[in-house]
Amino acid sequence: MTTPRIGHPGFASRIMSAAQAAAFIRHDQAVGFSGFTGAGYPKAVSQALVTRIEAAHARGEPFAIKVWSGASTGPELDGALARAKAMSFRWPYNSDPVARDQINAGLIDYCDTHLSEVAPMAAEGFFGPLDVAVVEVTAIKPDGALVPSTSVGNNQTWLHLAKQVILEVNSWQNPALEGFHDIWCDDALPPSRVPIPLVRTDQRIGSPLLTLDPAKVIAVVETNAPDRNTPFKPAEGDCLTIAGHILEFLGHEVKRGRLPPSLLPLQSGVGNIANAVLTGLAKGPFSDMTAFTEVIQDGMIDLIDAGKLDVASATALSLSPAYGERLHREIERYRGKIVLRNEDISNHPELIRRLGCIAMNGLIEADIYGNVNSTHVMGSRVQNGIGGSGDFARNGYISIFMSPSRAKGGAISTVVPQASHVDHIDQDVQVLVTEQGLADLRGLAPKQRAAKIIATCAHPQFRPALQDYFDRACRDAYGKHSPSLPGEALSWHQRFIDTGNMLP
Ligand code: 0RQ
Repeated sequence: MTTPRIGHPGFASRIMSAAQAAAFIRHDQAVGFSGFTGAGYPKAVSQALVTRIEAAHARGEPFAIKVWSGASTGPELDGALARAKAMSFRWPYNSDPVARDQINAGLIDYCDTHLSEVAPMAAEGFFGPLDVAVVEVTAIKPDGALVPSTSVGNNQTWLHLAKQVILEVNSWQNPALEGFHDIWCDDALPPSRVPIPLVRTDQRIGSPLLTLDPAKVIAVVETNAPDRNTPFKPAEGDCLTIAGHILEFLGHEVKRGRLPPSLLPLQSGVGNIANAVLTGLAKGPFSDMTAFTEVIQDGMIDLIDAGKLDVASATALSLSPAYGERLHREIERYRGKIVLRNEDISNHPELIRRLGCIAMNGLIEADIYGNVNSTHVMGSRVQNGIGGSGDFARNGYISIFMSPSRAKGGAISTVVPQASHVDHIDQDVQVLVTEQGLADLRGLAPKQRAAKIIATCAHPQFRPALQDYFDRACRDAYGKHSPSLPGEALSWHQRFIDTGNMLP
């Protein structure tokens, strides 16, 4: 008997429990999971797999898998596998705290990758074969095509590449999601790649369904389990001040004729500040806006509801439980206003550059020249990963980075002399914003950038120390273009300068 969600008659005999499906996965295999943030990841097979792995460990048998995904997933996947010491390799993004600790303890090899590059790299074969894909879907059509759920990520690529496929059909997902997706997949390698025919954020260029060879499906598992995204903090304090600076800046750019009155497609990074900016835009003067971004968070729904945002294109619906419920209840209101694409399209550098996105991302620290560290605390402890920030920062029309000027309860400055790790070089950081102010760095040379960042973005508590460093660097540095004191900051090369062995 097939259930209404499983239309393909040939799959009836492959319906089984999560435990039976998990039994197909073996030690050391590469497994491509669906999932992007807490949306659309498989919830049952991953937990059944953990039970299977724990039993193997109890028998003294080695069992760990290589985990590929869209980006982060939920606690039932990354958290559960990490807790069971069941992950040897993780690609391309993680934000789970348990997995993070294991990565930083050296127990999991983590390959943090620009998200736009993941599907092409997998298709090119750099990461070896993909043994199994485990993909959550909303429904299976009679011909075997799949209705995606709340994220697309790399699902189409995993389904194409994997030798075997396990499908999790989650009846918690709204069947009316059918039609919200646009899957455009070109696995062709250079020199055979063709231009992507997308010229507007609302445009559909592919199919609403995922496709696969039905013969590869070894198991179909039925579930009814919610996505899990963390609620955002209410927009207040520094978040609100930073949002205010950005809105004022955008208004100024419109007045100068450098941005159209409806702005350009918005990209908004992860976190509370990004969400506060979106909330601020809902009350601001701009209308007829669009978003070409990676994740749709609560603030974008507010913008759509306020009639300010015509369409949001992304790869995942990363909504808090309350907003997820709202979308579920009133889904038809959002049809045509939300498009979910595969992540090599939502984050495609050429599309971001051509559409002219306004990129807004968070940071861990920025140095006085505007080099940004998004990923490594103290230069060595990875926090999350670069995610899509590099795709958007390098290629955006305007690249904005934002953060409170202090971290750890005010104990440390997020503006530092030299970033302890660099994800975004100064050329990719055009605007830096803290609650202290906004520094428009476009057209400025390094020393001009430093003076502006110290005066505008640094917290007054740290300004004198940063100014002192900058003054001494201007006086004593080896070169006077981007003066730095590597001995004081971070460089191995200083020893050659000190001993006079540096080539002129
Ligand atoms: O750690 O939770 O242990 O206290 O870093 O910091 O203040 O919550 O900031 O949520 O805005 O995240 C860069 C991490 C900022 C995020 C980053 C510690 C701080 C806290 C988080 P605790 P906050 P946010 C496309 C865009 C990369 C991916 C990306 C990020 C934790 O924006 O992951 O941009 N970006 N994707 O205490 C020591 C400092 C610190 C510090 C912060 N200077 N020193 N610790 N922290 N600054 C979307 C996607 O890719 C899905």
